[in-house]
Amino acid sequence: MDQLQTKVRQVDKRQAEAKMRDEILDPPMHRRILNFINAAVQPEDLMFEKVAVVGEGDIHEDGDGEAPRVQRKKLLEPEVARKIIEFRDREFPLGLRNIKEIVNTGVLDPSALNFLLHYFSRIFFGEWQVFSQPIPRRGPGSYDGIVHAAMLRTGKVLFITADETTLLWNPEDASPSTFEDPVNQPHLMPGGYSQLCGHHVFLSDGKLLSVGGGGYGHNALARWGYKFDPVAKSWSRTAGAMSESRWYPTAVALGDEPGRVLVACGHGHGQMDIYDETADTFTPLSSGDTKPFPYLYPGMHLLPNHVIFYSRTGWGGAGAGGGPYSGASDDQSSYFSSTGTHTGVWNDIAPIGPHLADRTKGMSVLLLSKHSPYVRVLVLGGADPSTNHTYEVIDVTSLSPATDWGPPLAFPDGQHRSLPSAVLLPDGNVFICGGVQQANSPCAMFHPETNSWSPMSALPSIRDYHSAALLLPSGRVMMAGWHNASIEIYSPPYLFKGPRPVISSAPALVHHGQEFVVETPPPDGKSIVKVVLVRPMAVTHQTDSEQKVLELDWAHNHDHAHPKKLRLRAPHGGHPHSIAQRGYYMMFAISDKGVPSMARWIYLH
Ligand SMILES: [Cu+2]
Repeated sequence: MDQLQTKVRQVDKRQAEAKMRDEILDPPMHRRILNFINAAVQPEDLMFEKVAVVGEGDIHEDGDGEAPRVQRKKLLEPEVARKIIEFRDREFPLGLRNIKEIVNTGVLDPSALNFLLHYFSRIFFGEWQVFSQPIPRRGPGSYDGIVHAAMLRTGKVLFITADETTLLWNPEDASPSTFEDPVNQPHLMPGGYSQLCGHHVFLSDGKLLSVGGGGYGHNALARWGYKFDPVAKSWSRTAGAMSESRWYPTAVALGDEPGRVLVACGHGHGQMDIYDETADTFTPLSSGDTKPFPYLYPGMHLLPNHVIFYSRTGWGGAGAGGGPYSGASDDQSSYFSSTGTHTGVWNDIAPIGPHLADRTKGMSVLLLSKHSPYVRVLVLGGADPSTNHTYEVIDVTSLSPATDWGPPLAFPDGQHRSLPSAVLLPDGNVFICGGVQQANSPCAMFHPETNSWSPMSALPSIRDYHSAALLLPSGRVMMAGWHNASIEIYSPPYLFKGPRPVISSAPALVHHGQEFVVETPPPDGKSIVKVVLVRPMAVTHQTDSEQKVLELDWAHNHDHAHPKKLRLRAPHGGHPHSIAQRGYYMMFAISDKGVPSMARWIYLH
């Protein structure tokens, strides 16, 4: 062997050692490995991963009546597992404090160590980082951080801040100029007020409509809508007012064209308003809005069949099924269907009963699938400690009076989550973070395709009341709020699984049902398994009626003559376009390894 080769090998070895040193010292991974070893009671606990829990009604049932099973992955050899537990119990009965304690004593050999370093790495758990700039305080209020976040089609995030002003943030700019003040502020306009504690949805032209609010308590002025233009960076008030002031309301963008928005709650009774984009005014419903939502942010989702589903999540004051079971008539689960332009009816589902978990301060997410069950809602967490370690998935594809909530299922990690955030990722999985009163609190990923969960990297800060998490165009997740000026950014495991696909060209605008072509540089086209549209989030108080992921149909299956051209069809879903409201979407191409591209904004018209 010549000298040069010897030198290269020495460098390789040194680099490998340095890499291992760095990885051992990566604190989140180190903590995961120590928790794994210290929690083990018997060798078997180190030999196999915990059984992943698969919920009832799993979509991949094998037909012979057996409950679906998820294979447990083998971890450490029996001999290694036995040695670790013996050593730990003898030398460190209160638990290992550093992985070096078993590495340096030879209890854990290098190959087993390598295995653990891989198994607990960010490839499977993802990674949290703190954004370089803290959120500045600029408004009249005295709290740090943000309460509301909306993902604008310009790539910037609009915050409504805890200090009662509004602020733009560019997640791609790590310099102090990342924060930018809008041209004007609603609370400084004549007759204006803080947008804090209102609600918001995107209009068909990409503007954000913010309704009600008024600050840290009821405000009689908060009867208006304020629209934010992401290009002009400017707020303007709607031409007409709502029927009354609203604090903690919920807004839902309806799929009609040119565009209407339903506004519910925010006061003590059932009165709902409909905002009309063309007239720029609100009209109260003339009949059918009989369901009381006292002071809640009721979880509401527009379903593809045009009805609005009430998920039973919500806030204090409870009632309307959002609170603890009381047997009262407003515990009733239901959905709202229109019967005319300004009329509709609430339809009861699910008998009232003590089986209903209290979802006050929980969060709900709409799940769409290309195979049955097509439309589901995930509901999780809540304020009640006897049920807030549970979640439910309800099939809402076709609703009838007999549609019922399943039994609440426990989170596999046993955590109790009050005020958790749930973010739909482009790959269709749901990332759960926050809502646990502890720094380095466990996060989790829900996989709707298998109804299973995986543990994710712990969230460094406590994020609870007035916290908000939101999907960014980079495929990362922002977490902020809870009297905390920092922004944390989560990179999901998919960002560590392989190269990111690239969308090199795509139309800026497509019509509902239209065929269109997305280009990728070779050889990307062959490895792309799906392309999705993601409705940008506009979230506050664990309430977002907007987020959904739509997998696009192929207009032609993979075209082998032109592997870089993906021929797709924009969603249609009939009129009104409840499956995909007119507006701006983030389009992601996803590889066979589950890795998403960066988002490309597309206008669905
Ligand atoms: Cu609040």
